[in-house]
Parts: sequence; structure tokens; C-alpha cells
Amino acid sequence: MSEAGGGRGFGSSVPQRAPWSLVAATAALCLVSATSVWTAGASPMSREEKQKLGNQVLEMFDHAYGNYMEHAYPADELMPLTCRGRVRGQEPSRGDVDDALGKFSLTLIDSLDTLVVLNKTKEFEDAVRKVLRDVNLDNDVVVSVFETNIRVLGGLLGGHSLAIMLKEKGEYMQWYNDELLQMAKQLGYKLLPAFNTTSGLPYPRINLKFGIRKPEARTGTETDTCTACAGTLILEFAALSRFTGATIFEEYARKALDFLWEKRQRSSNLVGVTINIHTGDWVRKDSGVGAGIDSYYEYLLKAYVLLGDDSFLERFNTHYDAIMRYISQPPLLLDVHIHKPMLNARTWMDALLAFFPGLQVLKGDIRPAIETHEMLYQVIKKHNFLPEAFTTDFRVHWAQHPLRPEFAESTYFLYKATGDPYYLEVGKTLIENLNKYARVPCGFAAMKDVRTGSHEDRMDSFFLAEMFKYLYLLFADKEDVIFDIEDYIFTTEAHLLPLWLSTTNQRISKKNTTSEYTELDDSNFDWTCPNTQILFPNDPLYAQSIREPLKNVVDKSCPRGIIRVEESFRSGAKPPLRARDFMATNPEHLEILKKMGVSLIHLKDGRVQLVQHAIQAASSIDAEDGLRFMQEMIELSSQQQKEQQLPPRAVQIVSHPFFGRVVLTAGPAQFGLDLSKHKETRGFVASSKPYNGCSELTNPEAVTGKIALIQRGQCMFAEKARNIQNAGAIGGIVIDDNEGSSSDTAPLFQMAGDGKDTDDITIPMLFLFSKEGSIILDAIREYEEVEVLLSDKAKDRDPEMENEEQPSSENDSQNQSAEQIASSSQEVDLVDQESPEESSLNSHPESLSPADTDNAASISPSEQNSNPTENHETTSLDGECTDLDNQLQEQSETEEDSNPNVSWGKKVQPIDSILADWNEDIEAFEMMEKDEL
Ligand code: DMJ
Repeated sequence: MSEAGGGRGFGSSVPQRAPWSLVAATAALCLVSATSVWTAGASPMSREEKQKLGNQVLEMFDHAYGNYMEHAYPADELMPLTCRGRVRGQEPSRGDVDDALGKFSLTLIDSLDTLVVLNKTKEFEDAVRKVLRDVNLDNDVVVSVFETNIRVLGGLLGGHSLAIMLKEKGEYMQWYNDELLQMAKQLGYKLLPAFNTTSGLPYPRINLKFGIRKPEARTGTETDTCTACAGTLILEFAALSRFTGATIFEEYARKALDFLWEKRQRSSNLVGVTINIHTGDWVRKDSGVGAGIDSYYEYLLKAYVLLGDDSFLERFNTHYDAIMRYISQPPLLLDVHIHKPMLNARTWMDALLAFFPGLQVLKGDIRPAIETHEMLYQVIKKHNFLPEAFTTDFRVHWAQHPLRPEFAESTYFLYKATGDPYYLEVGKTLIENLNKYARVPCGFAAMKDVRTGSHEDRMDSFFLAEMFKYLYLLFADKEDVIFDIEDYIFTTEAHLLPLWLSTTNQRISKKNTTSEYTELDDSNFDWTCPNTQILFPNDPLYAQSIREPLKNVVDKSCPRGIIRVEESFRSGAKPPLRARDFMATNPEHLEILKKMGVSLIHLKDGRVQLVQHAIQAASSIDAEDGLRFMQEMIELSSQQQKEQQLPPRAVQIVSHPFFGRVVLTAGPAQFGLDLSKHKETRGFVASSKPYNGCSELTNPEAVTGKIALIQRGQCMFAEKARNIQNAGAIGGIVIDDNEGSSSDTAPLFQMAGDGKDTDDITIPMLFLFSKEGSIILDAIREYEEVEVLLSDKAKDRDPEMENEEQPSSENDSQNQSAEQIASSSQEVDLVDQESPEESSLNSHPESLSPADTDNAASISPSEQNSNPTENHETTSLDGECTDLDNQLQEQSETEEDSNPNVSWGKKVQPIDSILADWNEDIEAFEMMEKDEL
């Protein structure tokens, strides 16, 4: 796609200011750019380099948006591997993720205001016309209220906000007459029936055509919703009210927020992840700043910024105080229990929390923002992307990465606050990684597994709504954007709402809001923004000095999430024993175990079994410590078991026109060449005859020296492997015969042997589900010669191949190849041409075992321990510890010395209540295991 006629790329200058509001000025304090005050630390980036990176972002956006418009529109999203649109109902269901898709051209609407930020004004004008012409908001589809609000209502309002700005400027959008706003209002009314609950909390889903109550609605039976789902409406709903004068939207969103506030856990001031929309009971009592809660906090602070209502700031500050007291363990942010906030609920973090440093910048609490951001960056440097979840010692917990923008968002805000060019370098790395690992001929593909570099056929709309906006703005100077970005606030989906709304149509009666707050006292300005004008000239190395101790945090750390440093130093006593530190040969540890009521049994096979009898603990506090120790041990053991399973492998198509850009998730085999230990295998592919590979091959000349493709079914995997190996193949790919199966929707497994000795099999064997396999089969139809790489982790693209591709011609050739793939992908036929009757048989005598994927079963406490007073765990553990831990230990010891009288603040709890609590914990753990982001 070419640059917009009259649109501006980097380097142009149109400084024009939109109206300001005082509220905005106050709250935008922390976003005052400090670029001019930076004098030391990372070397400054030249204007040319910034422009180059900005232009690269524009080219990347064109690649994503252009392919969506060409191959997917009017579908909701682009499927970048098969190069077609994702239409709900036509693809296998992915569960809740699909609730964002309402057959309303989601990606187009979500991209509207990005087009203006990126100076693609002409394209914006075209896109608005398409929305008005093509989008139907009345489909018989059940959608998520939350996603529809942030992406579609937010997208329409962001589009409207910039449309009226452009109209006022006098060149573009002169024909515009609030049509997007009218659509937004129509959608707002469609969402309102969701609020018809006694609590005022919205139902999580609604049918766009039939609402909630009608029998045709197919929804309305849900009892729970997530806190973020109910608490992330106020910006869009208030903007809709203020733009249109219809106050009902703001009223409903305020009512939901008021209810959540009332339901906060009063002693901790935290909220849980899931709430019952009818009773207001917390269904999940764990609490963090990531999945399920994130944007509730974001919207409290931003509602204050946009609406100027002090009660929102006071609520935010109350929660923030609790977050910093219990959840923040710099650089980590760890979930805790709302009723026992000193007890961690998890030993891992999810990727959504990466937005939090950005919010801390807006709040003005820069130090922890720098720390957490740096920790996240170290994780990214290790895995190229932020895995969906990672443990406190920075191992992958959930390996996928759907191109989430949160880290880019925080990078942008930190750069704005500090002016430190380090953050520009961070942005540059993000751009490089996206191009290197996620870019495919037809867009950008989500990572299925950051460890292997394999892809998922998915490009979420938020990638266009948010990622490109934040990356572009990171490198942009004021004159590179045709309006003043500081006149707007970013919604959670990065849609832009003008700050002048704070003084428009303020007709919401205060009686509808909690009015217990009159004036803000000084405490509301604790942790406020350090004045960058003072901070940085005095200490230009400020941000760097905070980052420096964290440089090796990922490579050299022990998990520290379990024991709270503050607990340790407050206690005046030794911190409790952590599962990871436990050594069965250490007498001191055995003594602690005994106190906690944990006994240790040496099994005959050399393993050690731990059993807890809470009743035998020295005190209820020791019993509680024992409980926590056992929980840690169960998680640790589950993690270790997971690690022992073979991770998925990658099939990378390296020949023209793919050049390594398409990486498919493959299941490993428990026999044959182990790709994690040996060099990868590279070769052209050839179909075996018979296609099922269950007898001696009749086409050995075709497969000799090649990687044979074999269809699953009718004999054992090992037998197939032997047959293709005897025919001279150097590797094999088994393709699932179950048409439509995909690693996106089915759990991956390992191909097990046949119960006999499989040492004779020396070639590597991988398994592909049908959809991934058909990508290779389509490529063969189209290009005949298709070369692939079988490996444990995708390799960088072949530099020689890369050089052949010049940026100017890249889009053309990619689009052409993508088109070809798209047209051929409709014709895939996996049935063996030679013997159709054989192929139609669908028996699978081979042995399977789960591969290490998110779908693999994991041990939960309830599975492990049916009796709460008798916990079992068997394990053997090392007691290795590292720098960070030692530092923390030292810190806690020092602070212990200076605080000899401070106690942990724990009350002695009766055993009954500990057991009751424990049951709750187990429930929470079970639910967390099931939880999807
Ligand atoms: C976006 O849709 C929004 O930012 C939302 O609040 C949560 N995260 C996704 C992208 O990761």
C-alpha cells in the first residue's frame, strides 16, 4: 500500500493544536516529554535514525493492513498463514477468543484512528466510507461485551474523534456528518441490555441482534464476569454520552464501577479476578494487575483524567496503594489472595501486566515502572517476545504470544516520561523481532510458541489498533503527527478520545455516583510524577541507575515470588523455607519441615515424598507456612514434569517465496533423531506412496534424500518412519488425516514408539495437524519444489534469500505469493490419490502422549491431594541460588537488623479456619489452571 496522497510520513510539520482542558493538563503531567533534558546514559538516537524506524513502522503497518484489506476484509480478522479472512462459524471454534468477532469487520474498525496517527489520512477517509457502507451491527452473533466495547465502540469513537478533528482542519472529511458517532450510538444501545442485572454489572456476552433475554439470544445464562470486563466501560460509555448528550451510557458504566468499588475486599482494598454478576460474590479471589483485572485499574485513573471526577482518582489511589503494598515485588508483580494478601496466589506472571509500567508513568510512579519494564525486557531478550505467561524465575509458563502491544505501550510512556534514548533502542528491538520472527508473506502471524518460533494462523485486531500506534509515536517528533496527541487520552485499546470531553455535556447527576468523596487530601498525590525538568538535569543517569541492577535478572535469578521480602524484614525472624531452596539432606530444613507438620518419606526408588499433617504443626502460623510450602512444591513439581516432556518442534518453509517466514508448530516424536540435540534437518519435501506410509514405498526415487510427507493413520508412527527411512528419506512429516484439525484448537502430542526398540530409526520425525500440513501441501501445488527445515526452534531467515528481496518490491512479491497461497488453499485434498479407500479409514493404532503445550494436563493441588490435611508430593530438587536472591537475602537481613521489633502482622489463626482457607486456595488454584487469558 502506498503512502496516502497528502498524508505525511516522518519529517513533515503541521503543528496545530486542538483545544486543551485544565483536567487534561493536570493529569497529563507525567507525559510531558523529557527528551530535551536527557544528557547521559544510552547514546542519543539521531533524527535520521528515528525517522528511519518510524518509516519502517509505516511499512510494517502497510503490510499488515494491506493484506487484511486485500485478503480478509470484510471478515473480522486476517488469518495470515492461510491468507484469508477469519469468519466466525467457518473456522473451528477457539473458545472465548472468538467472542471478539461479531462479523462487523473488526480489524477495519479497530484500525481507524491508527490510520490518522500514521498520517494515512486518505486511507482513513476510504476506511470510514467502507465502515459506513459495509458494516452491519445487527448480526445474530454472541459477542463479548468487553471486547465489543473496547474494540468496536472504542474504534468508532476514536474514528469519530479524529474525523471531526480533520474536518475542522478543512482538508479531509469535509463530507463527514457524525455518521460514525451515530453507529457508535446504535452499538451503545445494543450493549445496554447486558446491564440488566440487579448489581448493574454487565453480562459478559450479548447477542447483537437478540440481546440477552430473547430465546434466540443463546446467551444470558452466565453468572460470572471478569473484573476488567465489568470495569472497562467508562471511557467509551462516557465519551458516547458526552458526544451525543444521551446520559444513559455514562450512568450505566458508573453504576458498574460503583458496584465493583463497593465489593472491594475491605481489609486489603484489592479486587478478585471474577465476580458473580447477580450476587456480587467474588468467584475468583486471586488478585493481580494482569489478566482479568488490568484495565479496571487503568480506567479508574483514566476516567479521572477524562472526566475530572475526583472520586475516580481516590479509588484508583486506594487500589494503587494496595497493589504497591501486596502485589508489587519489584521488579515482579505477583498475584495474591484478596483476603490473605501476603500470600502469593501464583508463581508466574501473565503478559497482560506489561501495560502496568505505562499506567505507573501516568500515575507518576516512575521507579517501579522502570524496574518492571526492565525485567520484562530481559524476558523478551531471552525469548524474542513476551510469552503469555512466565514464571518468577523467568521460564516459559504459557508459550504463545499473540503479538500483544502492552510492552510497546509501556515503552512509549516510559520514553515520554524519561526521554531516555534507551527506550528507543528497546522499540528498535521490538521492530526487529516482529520483522524477523512474526512477519509472514501475508501479514504478521502470532507466535504459537516463542521457544520454537512457530506461528499461529492469527493476527488480532489489537495488533493494528495498538502496536503500530505506540511504535510510530515512540519515534515520532511532534511535527510527525498531524495533530497534538496530548490533547487525547488513549483507551485500553489505544483509541483516542479528546480531553475536551471533560467539559462537555456534564449532565450526569452526582446522585448516580458514589458521592462519599468531596476533596482529595494530600495522600492522593503520593507517588506522583517526579518533575522531569528537575529530576533528569540533577541525575541524568536516574533511569539507568534503576535498570542496571536488573540487567541480569533473567539469566541469574532464583524465583523469589513465594517469600515476600517485606515479610522477611518485618518479621524479625528467618523467612520461611521456600520449596525451591529445600534440600532433603539439610538438617536445618528438616527441622523447619517438622515444625510445619511436613514429614518426609524416603521411597525405595530414591525419591522423596512429602506429606503434611497440618495438625502436627507447631503452631497455626507454622501450619500455614507448611501449607504454602506444599503449594509451592506442587507447582514446582508440576513445572518440572512439564519440562521433562518434549517441547513442540518447528517446521519452517525456507524456499521461495517463504524464505523461512512461515513456521508451523509440529509435534515431536519419542523416537528417531532428537532435533534438540542435533543440528536441524533441511530438505525438499515429497509425498510418499502409499501416502499412509504403512508399507514399503513404491516411489523410493521420489523420496530419497528428501523429507517424506506421510498421512496419519492405519499403522504405528514408528512403522511409517521405518518405511520412509528404508526408502532413503532423510526425515518425515506425518500429516493428520483429520481434516480441519489444527494446533490452534487441538492439543499437540508426541508421537510415541511402538513398544519395541526404536533405536533403528535415525531420521527425525515430526507431526503436523491437517491445517498446518495443508500449508505445505498447498505450497507444493503452487511451487512444486518446497524446502523445509525441521528443528527445535525456527532459525533466522536465510540472509542470502533476504538479500534477494528489496524492500520496495517486497510487498508486491509477498502479496502475489500470498494471493497464490490463498487461491490454492481452498482446494486442498488430503486424501491419498492412490488409495482412497485406505485414506477414508480413520483408525489410529499409533501411540500418543501429550506434548508440552498449554493443553498438556498439569497437576493441580486437588489432583495431588484429596485430603487437605494430607498433602503428598514427590520430588527431588536442587537448592541452587543466585545473585538476585543473595541480594534480596542481604537486603532482608539488613532491614531485619534495623527493624528488630517489626512483626509480620500475622494473627494466629485457628486450624479450622486455615483448612477452610486452604479449600478456597485449592479452588482458586483449580480455577487458575483452567483460566484462559
Ligand atoms: C487489548 O485488546 C486491550 O489492550 C485489552 O485491554 C487487553 N489486551 C488486549 C491486547 O493484548
